[in-house]
Amino acid sequence: MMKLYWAPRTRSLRALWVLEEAGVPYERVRLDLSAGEQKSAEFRAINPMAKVPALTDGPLAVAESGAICAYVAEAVPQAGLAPPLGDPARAPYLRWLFFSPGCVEQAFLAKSGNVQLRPESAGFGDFDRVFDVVEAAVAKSPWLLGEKFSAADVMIGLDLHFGIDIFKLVPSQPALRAYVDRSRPPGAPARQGDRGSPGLNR
Ligand SMILES: N[C@@H](CCC(=O)N[C@@H](CS)C(=O)NCC(=O)O)C(=O)O
Repeated sequence: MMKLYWAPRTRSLRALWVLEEAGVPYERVRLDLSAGEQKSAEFRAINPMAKVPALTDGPLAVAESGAICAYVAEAVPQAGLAPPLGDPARAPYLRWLFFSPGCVEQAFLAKSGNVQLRPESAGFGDFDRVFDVVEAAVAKSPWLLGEKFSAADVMIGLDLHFGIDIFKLVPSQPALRAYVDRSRPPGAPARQGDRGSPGLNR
């Protein structure tokens, strides 16, 4: 059985969410970050970065929330969270999975730290460009891949929930707001018309 090492109000929510969507049994191990449990030798053997989330699956260990989303989506193909090899939707799927840590997270960091970077050198370009691109994608179809929810929506959906509702960094543009409401990440309040999929707050 897969075992997830997690802590509340962290990037662990991506991993919790994808596991709930996958609908398979898994074990949760909650770490107390303020007590430094992530720095134990036992946990560092699972993730040498001493950060949550981390997932074990028998002898395998996967760290990095994006990698965990990709791993779970492929380990549980019947959940339909990742287009299979050869499916044309695989290209945008991979692009959005990487867009989250590669562009969205970097834009958050730069904005919250008030760091000015040259858009030509910063991998995310600039903050507005990142969210304009996401907004255009979710304005034209319900999910990033069109009609089908995927693990990429877990990554970007949680990013937007944090960016809009928690950090208040991203303006609540109507298309972005509607996307977060319909994906309903863990921790987000129930809204009328949400997808009502399995999750931690449902
Ligand atoms: N790139 C990693 C980042 C993980 C990360 O920074 N986790 C934070 C919580 S959101 C953490 O474990 N912080 C505790 C620490 O660094 O001691 C991922 O996406 O999983």
